[in-house]
Amino acid sequence: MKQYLDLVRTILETGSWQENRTGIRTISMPGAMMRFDLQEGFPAVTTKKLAFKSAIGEMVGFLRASRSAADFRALGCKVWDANANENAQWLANPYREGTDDLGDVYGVQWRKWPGYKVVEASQQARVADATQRGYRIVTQFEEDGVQKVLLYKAIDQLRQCLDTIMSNPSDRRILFHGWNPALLDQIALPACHLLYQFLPNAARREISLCLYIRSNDVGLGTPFNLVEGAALLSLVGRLTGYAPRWFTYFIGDAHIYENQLEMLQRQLEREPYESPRLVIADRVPDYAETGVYAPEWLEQVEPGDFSLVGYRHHEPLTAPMAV
Ligand code: THF
Repeated sequence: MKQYLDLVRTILETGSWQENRTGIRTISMPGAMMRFDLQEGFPAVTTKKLAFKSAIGEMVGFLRASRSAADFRALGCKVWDANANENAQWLANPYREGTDDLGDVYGVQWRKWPGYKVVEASQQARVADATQRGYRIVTQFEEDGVQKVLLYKAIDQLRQCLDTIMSNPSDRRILFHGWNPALLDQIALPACHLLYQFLPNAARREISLCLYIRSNDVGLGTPFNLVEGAALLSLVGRLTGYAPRWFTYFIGDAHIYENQLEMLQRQLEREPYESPRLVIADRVPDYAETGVYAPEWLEQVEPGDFSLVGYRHHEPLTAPMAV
């Protein structure tokens, strides 16, 4: 994981001090990229002890469209508690549904993106087409003297990605988005990692992922998001019969919080170890072996189905999260 340390070094050398919503300053750098060949190993940070179980618990929560910090805790991940219960702006938000609620965060958009259509009632073919695609008629209304139909469907973007990998792997539109502008006002924290694009290579039976992160806390967030992206790509590959290959990680605002500088300086003094391997439990069906497409495992998978083999790491280090 030399690339992680290189990123930290580049931010320290070329970044500049910035103020932000949390009140804790950062050294920030606009635009960064890392690219990992997952055949060479899993992108686990080795210069501190990675909270692997916690990161995987968070990913499993996203897969289940969780919107409560309690659900994440039950999956072994405590990192959402502060955002749910300590951010004054969110506490005062009328959409917050009580203790631990996070609003329509990540997984809700991944699995249940609210899709609406307004179609003229006289356009029978359009209404029929939308209904056939799973939209439900919510109501009929009149606008400027014209009868209109409002239709709704919760779009499972991630499931659609898997379906397309199976049916049309050369498609260059296999992506899901976490940034829903209509819902930014009813969420504890607008999505940081927000665009995931899968790129299957049918001839080589390999699949790659490009991930775009608008804003990344390089001390705490990046190690987690690397685990989650690589584990998600591996899971999607397992369920569709592709070996995980390139994981490319783009960052918009790459930053280091002032109160994490010491943790990162210590890591720069350490020599990274060889990358571990990710193992997904045998019970999660491998499409390449079974020939049975079982996308319901996106919801059925448990944190314990993921483990690292050969993970050698330096002494634990940690630092506070900025809220
Ligand atoms: N807010 C901030 N300021 N940074 C983030 O990275 C971040 N996230 C999520 C939401 N808000 C954020 C939460 N992700 C840790 C790890 C990931 C987080 C938040 C916190 C953390 O404290 N990690 C510690 C301990 C982990 C543990 O033991 O469970 C660590 O040492 O790794 C970006 O997605």
